[in-house]
Amino acid sequence: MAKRSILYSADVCPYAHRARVALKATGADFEIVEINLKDKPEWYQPKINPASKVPALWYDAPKDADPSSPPEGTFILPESSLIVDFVQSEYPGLAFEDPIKRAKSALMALQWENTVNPAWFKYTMSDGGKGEKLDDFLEAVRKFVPFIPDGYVESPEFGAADASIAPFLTRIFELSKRNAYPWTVENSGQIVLDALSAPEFEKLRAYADKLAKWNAVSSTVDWGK
Ligand SMILES: N[C@@H](CCC(=O)N[C@@H](CS)C(=O)NCC(=O)O)C(=O)O
Repeated sequence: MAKRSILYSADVCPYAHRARVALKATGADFEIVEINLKDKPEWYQPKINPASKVPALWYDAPKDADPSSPPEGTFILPESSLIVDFVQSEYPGLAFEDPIKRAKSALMALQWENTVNPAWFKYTMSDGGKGEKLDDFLEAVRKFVPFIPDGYVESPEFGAADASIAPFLTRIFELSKRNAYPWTVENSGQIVLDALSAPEFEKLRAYADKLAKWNAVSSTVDWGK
C-alpha cells in the first residue's frame, strides 16, 4: 500500500517548523495536520503525543490513514531535533557528505540550542518582554558566531543543522521587523535589529539571509501568522 508521513504541526511553532523544513528539503512525501495549540483536538494528547506538544511525526503512514486514530502500537516520533535526525537518516539530501562539515555544523546547531535559544526566550518571554535581557541575548550571539564554520555561509549546500537553526534565526529577524513578540517596551523589535546590525554580527546576518532564501524555509512559513 502507498505510504506517506504525517506531520502534526502548528504554523506558529518554530520547533514544528524544523520538521517541516527537514521534510520539505528532502522531498519526502508528507502531509501536514495542523494542530490548533489554543484548542487542541481531544485525541491529540492520548493518541499522538503524551507530552501534548507539536511536532510529532507518524512516519510512513498508509495513504488512507486517519491522522486522529493511529492503530494501536503505531510509533509516533515527538521532539523536533529527533525528527530532524530521523529525516536526515531516512532521506538523502540533508546529511553533508564531508564528515567534518557534518560534525562542525552539528556542533553549531548544539551551540545555538544551548546558548542563543534560551537567551532569546528569556529576552522575549521570561521577563515579561521588558527588554532587560537584551545584553544576555547579544552575548549568547557573540558566543555562537564563531561556531559558524568558515565558508559555511558561502556554500550553496544546506544540512540538518540549518533545518534546526533556520526557524529560530529567521524568526528573530522577521518577527522583530513586525514587532511580533509579546514585548511590552515600545520598538523592542527595532532595538533588536539595531543591535544586530553591528559589524560584529555580519556573519550572523549573512547566515540568516542564506536561511531565509532557502526554499525549504520560505515555502513552509507564513510570517503573517
Ligand atoms: N522540545 C520540544 C518542544 C516543542 C514545543 O515546545 N512545542 C510547543 C509549541 S512551539 C507546544 O506544542 N506546546 C504545547 C502547547 O502549547 O500546549 C521539541 O523540540 O519538539
